[in-house]
Amino acid sequence: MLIQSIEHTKLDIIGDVHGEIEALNTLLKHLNYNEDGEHPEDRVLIFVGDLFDRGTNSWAVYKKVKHLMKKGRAFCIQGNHELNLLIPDPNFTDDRPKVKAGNEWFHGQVELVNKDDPSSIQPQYLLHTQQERDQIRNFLRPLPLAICAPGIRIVHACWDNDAIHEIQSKTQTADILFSKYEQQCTDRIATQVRDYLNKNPEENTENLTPSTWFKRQSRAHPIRIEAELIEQNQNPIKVITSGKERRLGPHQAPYEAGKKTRYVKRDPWWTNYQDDQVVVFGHYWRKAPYPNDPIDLTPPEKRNIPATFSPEEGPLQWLGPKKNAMCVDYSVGKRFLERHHNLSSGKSGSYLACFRYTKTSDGFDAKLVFDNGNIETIL
Ligand SMILES: [Mn+2]
Repeated sequence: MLIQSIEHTKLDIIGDVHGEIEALNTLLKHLNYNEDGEHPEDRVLIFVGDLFDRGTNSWAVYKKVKHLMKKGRAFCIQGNHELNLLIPDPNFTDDRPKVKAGNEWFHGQVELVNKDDPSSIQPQYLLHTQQERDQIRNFLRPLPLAICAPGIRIVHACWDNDAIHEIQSKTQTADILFSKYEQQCTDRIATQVRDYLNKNPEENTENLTPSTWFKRQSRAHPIRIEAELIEQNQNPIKVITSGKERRLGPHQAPYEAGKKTRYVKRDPWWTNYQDDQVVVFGHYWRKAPYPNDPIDLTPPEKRNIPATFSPEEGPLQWLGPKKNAMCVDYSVGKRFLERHHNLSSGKSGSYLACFRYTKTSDGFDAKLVFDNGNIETIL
């Protein structure tokens, strides 16, 4: 099932690991788990997804999480990085893959920190056999997209009741469904483009087919923006694993991201989360509260991306109107940049964190545990 229900009431929910095996092993020790994931209080682990990419050893993270799950001590949901490995471009094969940024290690290729500098190779364990790739894909394919336990729900990026409702009784795996919804979105966009051109024939004096006309429009064209929002927000698998997007506000200038000018931005959906259940997610690169003077390693091409969290949403703050939403991704996926700049781990405020949740008779207890061993009260 894509939405997994469990009855455990003592949960340790771990943020996006992104291949950082050392941070994971250190955090599990601080949390008092043994090698097999046993805990003196009989707690269980939940991984919010994005286990892989960027860090030194995604393969070791895979083996660790698989071992813990086999022992019945851990659960794991899929993030967008897991889905990327499951949905290869149909025009490419594993011998000649179309490699998505971050997936290089999976295809046995080196990844560069700076794409223009061939010497900036990221130290990473690379996969070299099809067997290893198949093993990982077979592990990922049946994983759920959300986990529900008493009083709490966990997703990778976004809890959206419509998206959850749409997929909850589906029996196909996430990657198959993803492609089906993607096709539906493509059809919806085609219909919108046809309608638009019927109403605005003066924009198509050359009498191009709707799809040819569409491709020639700038990304700033209202129909391109509309299409981008349909692709992101009307595919329930995409909504849950990579969140929703919305138009920029009237006073927000378009910005550059990944060499594209963007006219939409991430939607902080938790600001409208009205349910009573606690919701925990990863994905959004929150900043840890240490050190006091973090070094900003954001590459220049990413500095213009609008901030996801508002200034009031501090590093240890509950999120949402009911103060019951929590993002547990504290950006350990940026440690490859710290290594590249010869900085010790955490210097740029990148940590692996755990949301420690304990259901009680009249509510719950929760705190955050970071991989430096710090335990923090949530404000
Ligand atoms: Mn993610």
